[in-house]
Amino acid sequence: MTLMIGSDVLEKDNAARKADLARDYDSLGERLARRGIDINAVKAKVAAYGVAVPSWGVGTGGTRFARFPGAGEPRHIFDKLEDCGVIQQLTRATPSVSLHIPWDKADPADLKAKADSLGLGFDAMNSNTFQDQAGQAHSYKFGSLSHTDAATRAQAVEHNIECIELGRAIGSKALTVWIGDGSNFPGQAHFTRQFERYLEAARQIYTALPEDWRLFTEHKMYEPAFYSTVVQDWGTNYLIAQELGPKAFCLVDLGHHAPNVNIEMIVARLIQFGKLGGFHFNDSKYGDDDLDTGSIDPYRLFLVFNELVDAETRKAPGFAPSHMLDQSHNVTDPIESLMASAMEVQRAYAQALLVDRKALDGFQDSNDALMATTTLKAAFRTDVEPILAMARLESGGAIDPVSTYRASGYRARAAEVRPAVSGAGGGIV
Ligand SMILES: [Mn+2]
Repeated sequence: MTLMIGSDVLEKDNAARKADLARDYDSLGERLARRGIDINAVKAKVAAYGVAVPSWGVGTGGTRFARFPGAGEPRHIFDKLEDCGVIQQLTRATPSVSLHIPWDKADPADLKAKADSLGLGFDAMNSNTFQDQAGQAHSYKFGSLSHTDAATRAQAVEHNIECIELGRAIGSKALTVWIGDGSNFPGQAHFTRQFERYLEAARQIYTALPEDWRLFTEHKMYEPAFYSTVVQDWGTNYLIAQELGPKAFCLVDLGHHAPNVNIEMIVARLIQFGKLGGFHFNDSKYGDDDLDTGSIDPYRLFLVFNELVDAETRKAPGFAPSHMLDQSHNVTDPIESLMASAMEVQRAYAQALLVDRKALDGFQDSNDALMATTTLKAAFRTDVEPILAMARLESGGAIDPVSTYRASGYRARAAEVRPAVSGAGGGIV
């Protein structure tokens, strides 16, 4: 039995909105034409854009204090894939899912069959050496890839290789490695020796990568270690990618920086030196809050996309970043949050496509700061919703995905067939 939303529900909701959308789209098209922009060209790019959904995002997240699970939570990876299928069905913006091992471990043939039936592919594989699994020989309490004990490091390397093997069988092309390694006290760890151990272990994983795979390392300033982390900042991350080789790239998680850090500039630097692997999109107010993408600072998201579109426009060598959401949904229905977030990412992309790059170049070269920033603002201020909605409608999705989702009663039906379980692996990474 499938929970997927029926085409009757989708068509009914779309029918009620179609005429208004057509008018809004034409009106926006007319205004963009005055700026020399072809709305259909922008729409085509938006329609071709996809952001991956993290399997762990469809379960309710939690904080250090509590987790408040919602009804009909996915019990295992196959339920998670169904939820991801609904997100893709309605938004047409999330064609792939990123798995987390061991939370999502299953027979590769079954995973592939389920994903195929839902029209989904698999994005980067995520390993987990930041918590201990049942029956594990060595603990990660004091680190994994950088642990002082060689057997613990070997176990962590082995786990990453296992993730590659599984990924290979289901058509993934990348491995994302994020570690919780670090220290909680000054003096606890020798910075240099710890990083040497990390690099040596990471090299072993790198060596096991198939030819057409990429390795993403993800930096994070703090948490779970609170004094230092081994992969602390983008500089350290860049060193890792340089040390490992051409298949190693840096992943930028928007929440993993110090407050007020200029993330868009980090993105530009990584693009310039051919090491931008991709993104974990989310938003934050204070730290690694894992809030919904674009919910706090949509302008920053736009500025990141401004760099991406700039690189795309001038065909920066080796530029092919992978895009993924990485959020924790504590008070919303995760499906609704992920749909809204996928659309926010698309919105930032569409807005960045509207930037008059020729004019911007001119203002930059003539040091006209006010007109340069006004050029960016003109794109950011444009309401591109009709472009996103039309792209969705034309590819079989919903004009208003959250509305269609609510009308479908999907969550209530899920609650009937999915009894509540605890520890389903809704997590924060
Ligand atoms: Mn992340």
